[in-house]
Amino acid sequence: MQGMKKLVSGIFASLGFGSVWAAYNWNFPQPVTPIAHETLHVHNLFMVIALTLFFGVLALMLYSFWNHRKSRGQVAAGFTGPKTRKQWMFTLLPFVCLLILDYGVFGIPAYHAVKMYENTKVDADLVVKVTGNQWFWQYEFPAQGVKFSSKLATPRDQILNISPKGENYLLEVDNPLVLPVGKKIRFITTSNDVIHSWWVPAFGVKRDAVPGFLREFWAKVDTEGTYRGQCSELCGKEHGFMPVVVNVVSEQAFNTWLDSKKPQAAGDAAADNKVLTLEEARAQGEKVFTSTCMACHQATGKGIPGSFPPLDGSKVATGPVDVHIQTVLNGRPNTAMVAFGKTLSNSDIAAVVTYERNAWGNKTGDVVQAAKVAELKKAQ
Ligand code: HEC
Ligand SMILES: [Cu+2]
Repeated sequence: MQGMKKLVSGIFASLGFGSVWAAYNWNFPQPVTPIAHETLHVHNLFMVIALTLFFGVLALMLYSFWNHRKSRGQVAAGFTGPKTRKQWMFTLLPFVCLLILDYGVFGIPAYHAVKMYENTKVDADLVVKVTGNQWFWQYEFPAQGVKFSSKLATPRDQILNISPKGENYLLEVDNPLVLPVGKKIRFITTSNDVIHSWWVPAFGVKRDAVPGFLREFWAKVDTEGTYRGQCSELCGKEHGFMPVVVNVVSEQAFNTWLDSKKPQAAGDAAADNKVLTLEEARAQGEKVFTSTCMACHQATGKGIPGSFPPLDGSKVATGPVDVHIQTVLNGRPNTAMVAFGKTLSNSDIAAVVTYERNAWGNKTGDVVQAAKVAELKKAQ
């Protein structure tokens, strides 16, 4: 009893501290797309209907308990025997209610919302491909030839509680997705490894990114701003570390941004012909390793025994260069080691291989150039 008292007073005392209420919100986030408006509307309407039913049934029950109590000499009725018309009615009525509410016969809102959600193909202004990876998102504007990765930008120090947490802790990325305001965007989503799920609450959309499948959704954002979300399908160790950030801007600002992304593609081609020194390649490779490989293989290169192999002293990272490059390019089928040929540029693959061959105890002295990676890619 004493323990219970302490627990309860402890809970009440803690409510007095602001941090308990830090992320407290009564309602949905402010909706900014037609789908988000619609889902909020459906939610509110159904809430009213459900509460009305709830209080109606509760009142009926309380009335029955009170009015038919034993002390008044009431005798319980037996409901066995042939089905009566009343029994049929009380069975079918809730069934019809559900049919109307959930399956949208007679044009009820839930049906409109679902129909709206599925209407991805008609008159989209722009197509964005979203690919899930362990553990970051990759965005592509196929028609415009723009493709980039979007990775967690929260410093490790904050995650490890060494420095205080920032305002957008675990909800910030290096390259946010930028979209024009008021345009219908058709999203196509898939994954390179396991199932992820792309979710931005304010857009009212959440769609699983499934390897080997293309799935669709759309959004037309009516207010400029920065919107944040997260991967919402448990996808492994760093599932909580692959946020979504979308900057919605004017069409003009969007075009400027898109143009600024284009030279990157051209720059990748130029980088294939560049020859780097060991120092340059190592420095570039360390960055790639930290952002893309470290989550599994660890900063120490020791991996995690039983799950992720060490690269420090590994036969691949100290053996023939071609095999090492091919391992990174093609991955290993049916393991967490995916083919990075799809997500990293030739220059980044060359650099990270160089880094792995010259980091920790590995001292091969090899420098891999982007041209070599391009050559191996072509030979496949
Ligand atoms: C999601 C976890 C994960 C990530 C991220 C990852 N790897 Fe791997 N890696 C693995 C696993 C698991 C294996 C072992 C596969 C097997 O069982 O054959 C592996 C194997 C390797 C090997 C072969 C090691 C050996 O001795 O056999 C190399 C080289 C390698 N990874 C390089 C990289 C590079 C470079 C990156 C970043 C661009 C990277 N990995 C990112 C999980 C990962
Ligand atoms: Cu994920």
